[in-house]
Amino acid sequence: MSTQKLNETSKFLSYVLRHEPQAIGLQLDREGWANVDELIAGAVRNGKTLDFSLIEKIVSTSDKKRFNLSEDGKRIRAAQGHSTASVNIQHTEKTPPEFLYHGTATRFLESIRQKGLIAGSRHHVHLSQEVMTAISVGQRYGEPVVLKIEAQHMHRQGFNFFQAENGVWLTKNVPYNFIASEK
Ligand code: HQG
Repeated sequence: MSTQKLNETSKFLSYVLRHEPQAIGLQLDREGWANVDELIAGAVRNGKTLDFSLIEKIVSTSDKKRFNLSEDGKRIRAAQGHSTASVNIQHTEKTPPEFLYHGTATRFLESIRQKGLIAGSRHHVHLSQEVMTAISVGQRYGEPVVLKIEAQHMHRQGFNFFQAENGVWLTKNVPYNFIASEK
């Protein structure tokens, strides 16, 4: 299987497990889990090539550990990044490190300065512990810029932080006054 085919299938899994499960008649539970057999059947019904060994390969090679497969291999979910209203994962609440980073594109800065960071269609704003991760996230939308977030300061002010199973930090929104720098 070519890398391109794997990437395409990974994107398809992100699409149905984070955003549009109904596109293939799939149901996710509140914690985001789908039945693997139903996922495969729904995908095949919609003209995709998918079987268990391909799912296992995508799960184990995902650079960002995007997916969790249950130990018995019967259920799968996206670790984070959801927009579908049917899912409400109870992510682990945690005290964040002093600073976290958010990668975005320079063209969004003006609006971010006005409204702060907002989740948009997703359930949370996504933050990372590493600057490099933030740069690559920002590059997806244009010229990247990394925002340094005063995460512990926010936490002391009562904002909740969560860490998904794949290490991505999540919070509902980041008011602009907690952005320490734009680089
Ligand atoms: C921006 C990837 C204007 C925000 C990554 C971002 C991540 C604003 C875009 C995950 C704004 C939303 C999520 C405001 C925020 N005005 N623009 N007030 N507030 N934005 O894709 O964080 O590869 O929904 O900066 O690794 O880029 O898919 O969020 O540029 O973890 O697994 O609005 O997706 O993971 O874009 O990325 P997104 P994101 P995967």
